[in-house]
Amino acid sequence: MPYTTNDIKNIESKWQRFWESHKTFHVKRDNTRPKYYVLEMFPYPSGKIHMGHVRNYTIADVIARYRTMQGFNVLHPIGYDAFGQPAENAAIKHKSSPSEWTYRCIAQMHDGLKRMGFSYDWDRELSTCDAQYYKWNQWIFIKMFERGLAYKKASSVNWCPDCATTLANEEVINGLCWRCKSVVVQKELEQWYLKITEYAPSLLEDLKKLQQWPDRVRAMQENWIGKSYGVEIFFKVKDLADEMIPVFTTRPDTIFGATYVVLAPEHPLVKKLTAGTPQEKETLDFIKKTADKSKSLRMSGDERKEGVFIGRYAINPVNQQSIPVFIGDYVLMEYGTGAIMAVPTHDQRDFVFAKTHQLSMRIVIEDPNNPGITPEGMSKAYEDEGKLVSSGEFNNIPNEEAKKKIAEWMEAKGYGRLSVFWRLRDWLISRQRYWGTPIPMIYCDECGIVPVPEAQLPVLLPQDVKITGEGGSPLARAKDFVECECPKCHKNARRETDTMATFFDSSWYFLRFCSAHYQEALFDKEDVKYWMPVDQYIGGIEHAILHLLYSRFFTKFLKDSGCVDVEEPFTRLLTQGMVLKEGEVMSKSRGNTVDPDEVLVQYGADTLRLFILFAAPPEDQLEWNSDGLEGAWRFLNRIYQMVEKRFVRSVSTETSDVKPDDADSPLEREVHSAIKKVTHSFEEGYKFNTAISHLMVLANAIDKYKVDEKKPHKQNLLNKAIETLVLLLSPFSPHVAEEMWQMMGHQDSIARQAWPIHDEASLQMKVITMAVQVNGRVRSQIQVAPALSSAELRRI
Ligand code: ANZ
Ligand code: ZN
Repeated sequence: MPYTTNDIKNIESKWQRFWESHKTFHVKRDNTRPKYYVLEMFPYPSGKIHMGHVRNYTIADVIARYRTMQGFNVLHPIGYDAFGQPAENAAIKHKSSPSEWTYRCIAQMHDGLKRMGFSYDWDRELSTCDAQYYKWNQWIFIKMFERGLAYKKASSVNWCPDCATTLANEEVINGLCWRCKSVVVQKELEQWYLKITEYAPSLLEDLKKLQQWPDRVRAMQENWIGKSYGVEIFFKVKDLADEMIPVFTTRPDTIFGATYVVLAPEHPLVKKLTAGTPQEKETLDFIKKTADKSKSLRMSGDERKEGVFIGRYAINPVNQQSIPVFIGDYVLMEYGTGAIMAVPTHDQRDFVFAKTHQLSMRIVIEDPNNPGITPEGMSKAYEDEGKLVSSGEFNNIPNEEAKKKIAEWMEAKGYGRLSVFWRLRDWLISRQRYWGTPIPMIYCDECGIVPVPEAQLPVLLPQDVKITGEGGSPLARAKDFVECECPKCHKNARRETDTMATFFDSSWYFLRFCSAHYQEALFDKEDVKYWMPVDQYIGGIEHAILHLLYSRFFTKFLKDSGCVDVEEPFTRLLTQGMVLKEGEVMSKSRGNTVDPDEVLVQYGADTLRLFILFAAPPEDQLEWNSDGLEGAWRFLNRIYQMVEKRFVRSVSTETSDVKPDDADSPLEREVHSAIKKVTHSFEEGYKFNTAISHLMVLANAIDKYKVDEKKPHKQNLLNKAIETLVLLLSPFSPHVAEEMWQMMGHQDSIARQAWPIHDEASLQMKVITMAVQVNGRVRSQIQVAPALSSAELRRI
């Protein structure tokens, strides 16, 4: 029987039904076996699965299947990150409800995943938009509120005009909304925050424990948390004896080069300082103008730095010089003290600003390659190391050393104090959106903000709310929802109408999977104790900060609350590369996607999986290539025919008297070498592409091997080689592997077989062939044992 498209379809659906009816991948806690938790970042249910999903989940599936065969009790769940704005937009467009649309997409996605043959424990499938899930979001929120970690505050927030909602700092990428790419503006609003900053020290410190995460991801988190050691320096204000401007600097070594001071436009001192000066009006106008500009745009390196003189001078404490005070858009209120001392010769942002406003500059660190240069001759700031100049008693000291000396000197003199600042801000969590978890809070005129009592959870998302896309919280228009009774005084009260950012939902779903449908609590502690942490997490680099940082925060919070034992949720992280076509990332907007469904119809899931894994190592970009797909299909076909034509089920077993001869040892060796190398490729960074090439080597050796009817042991060896090949292939292309396993006479699923173990002794060559050269010409070949001394060799 040739392996045709039709056969593939039959084989694949046959084994998918088999796994489903036998619950092959259903797992329970089992203290007799080591556990292994494999998790991929769960999808937003947008309908059909795309190639990015296929790649991500195939990588995870091979790992799950491999660990199962190694004897681990493997948890491999799937669910849907189902709240979020696209459902609202789709509902408007298709005149359905977000809920209807989302559940339809989930059903479609579920089918797509099943067709790929992924080894999920389907009994744990969950959706974050189910009340049974988001009830526990609300529960966690209230626990955080009780601990003072969820709080409400009015401040200037990031606002996406297109999405008509607030955004967290992490969601603003280069000044644009991470989702729709509109320019983000600032808006003064009262919003809910989660106090992630309380965990900044442990979030930073524990990065050290994550040695099995990519260095790049750890570095990104470290930067984002941004711990800075520096000095707060106090600048007195000329003619205003009571006023003082504290600035934050990480470069006290440059204090003698400070030629002006810059405050953030929203700094509370600005209005007081500028009052009554000729510059007052211009200053106030500028404040208005910057209020709209987003933070990251203001901070970016290339943007022209704007600002104005506010009519005051500050006094540099180390030399009593009076220097002008500006407000500038590149200084942020949220960081440090909201004020800086500017050193244009050694800080590029200050340099740009000083050039624009023709401000004076002084070099205080000598560039060893440019010793005589003047400020006028500089084309950019010198930000590297060097010895101090024009710095009084600190001249000639290397600047790294001077940092510490000057900082201590200033502290002793009372000019400033050593301090630590963090870049991380609290997490803005409320959204003016419908399709999310209602924030479980009630406003009462008598009692203030009151959490919904636990017995009244979940606060259900009402179904009949009109989504218009006009902005503002849609729930605020649902009268029945808003009006409620105060849980404390029972008078009339109002519900909070904002919903939670969906990153809340995904910050703990990996815990819920441990007991996905548990009713009594957010999870069964015993289950979480057994399964956590996730041993292998797989997902995109785009979540390096957002999701991964939030999940670490939640885990730490739940540990402090006594709900979990682990401090870190994900032991090992793999960030898979993108799928490209013609050199560009596959995406709908570029119109260069390949629909997995089409590949499934023509080649089937096994071929698609094999191709995807063979085309590149998991972390690398993968260029789509139809020839590669064809190659993968031919390889599977070839193995299938091998099983059909060369595997013989009933070989005489009375072969013990027939010793294997030398001609057998190459195949024997190839079998063990393949086991060793494939296993090694798995263990050393999941290099599936090399693992598959080792399978190809084994297939070639099998093709070359000749059997002999008079020597049944030869057929036995051939059988063993084919069986091993199929076992090693099974994590990659599981359906056809099951089929072949059955063809070879086995009753049970190949997914539950033990992973083969190689025998080191069989790897040793019994004889090797050596060429005999006389005067540089090959005269003959001899068979000798390996590891002979050269003297012995010469004798032979
Ligand atoms: C003087 C100086 C001289 C600076 C120099 C740098 C280089 P990190 O390392 O990220 O913590 N800064 C301080 N507060 C700021 C704010 N609110 N908005 C914008 N910039 C601010 O950065 C600390 C440095 O960033 C500080 O050190 C300050 O500029 C600036 F040659 O002070 B520095
Ligand atoms: Zn009340």
